[in-house]
Amino acid sequence: MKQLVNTFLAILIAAFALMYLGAWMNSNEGYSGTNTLTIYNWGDYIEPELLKEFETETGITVIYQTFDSNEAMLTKVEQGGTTFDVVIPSDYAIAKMREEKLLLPLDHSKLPNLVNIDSRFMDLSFDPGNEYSVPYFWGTVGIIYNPEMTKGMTFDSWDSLWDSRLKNNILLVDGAREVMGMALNSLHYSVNDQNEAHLQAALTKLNKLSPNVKAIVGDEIKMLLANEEAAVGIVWSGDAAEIMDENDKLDYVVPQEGSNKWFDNMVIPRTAANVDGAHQFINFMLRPDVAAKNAEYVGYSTPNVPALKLLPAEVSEDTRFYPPASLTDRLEVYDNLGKRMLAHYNELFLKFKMNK
Ligand code: N2P
Repeated sequence: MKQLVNTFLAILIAAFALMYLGAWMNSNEGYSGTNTLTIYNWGDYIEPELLKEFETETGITVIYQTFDSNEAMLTKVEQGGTTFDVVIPSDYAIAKMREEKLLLPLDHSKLPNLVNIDSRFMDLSFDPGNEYSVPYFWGTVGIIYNPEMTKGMTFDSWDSLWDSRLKNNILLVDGAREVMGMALNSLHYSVNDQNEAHLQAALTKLNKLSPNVKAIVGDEIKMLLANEEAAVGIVWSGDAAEIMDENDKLDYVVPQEGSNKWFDNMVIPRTAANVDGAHQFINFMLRPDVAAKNAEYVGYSTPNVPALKLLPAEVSEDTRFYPPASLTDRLEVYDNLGKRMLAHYNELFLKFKMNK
């Protein structure tokens, strides 16, 4: 009996020792956790080689996750299930995250490369003084079209999309603000309109567009348009640039009624585990050679002045993707409409999608 008790005690002690060892190893894993960096970015929105370069230069291991809309990103960050160190939201989402106290103020002394950013993209209303965010890419929303497939039609007006010749021939980016904004603009309302009658009119107008809409899609919109699966697309300018790189028959225009200009900036969530690494990554992305390589791969417009100089003139001088102030001045940035109004926009967009 005594031997049995002794054996039992020995097993118990061994079990405790193992548990202790396990906890110690885990805590060590936690320690080496400061040597990882979790980044949350839009899909198709970085040159993957740059992540490798950053890892080699810093010894930090990158964990990379993607989202396909500001709304999806907001839900995930608000839930707090995953600890992100760097996130790349758009303007109005940054304003919302600031308001919800989800962001950490940036330490500008750790971001010397911030001097490279064009002052036009600094100190914007969604983040005065760039306290929480620094520019990554920027652009517009517009119409990409295939002149061969649309046979002489012009797209200077949003209304051209409702032309019956485009039956089942339009692809829409899967974004509530983009699609609602386009419908509101076509009615000469603001992309930030909150008047219920105007919003309902926008939904009615969208429903009338349904016969022409072939699909509402994510990043695959680029492949589909480049392959001429549809004649027309409502896209972000950078996607248009990338599509036209694949198929130079296509053209991109921002309709004269107005549209959205947007800014995607890098932020550090308040819950970040590797704040120093996050600053290192942001500063790395602001380096001219890095920003140029990223812009060249992704196709979007860089706000980085010396990086722009490193790009081929045919890119930096293309006013469709680097439009002059005379165009951008008449475009609107999406406002942070507040939780309820944003949910309402999403709900109206969903109604249109279900009716499709
Ligand atoms: C990249 C999406 C860019 C988002 N796939 C534009 N705000």
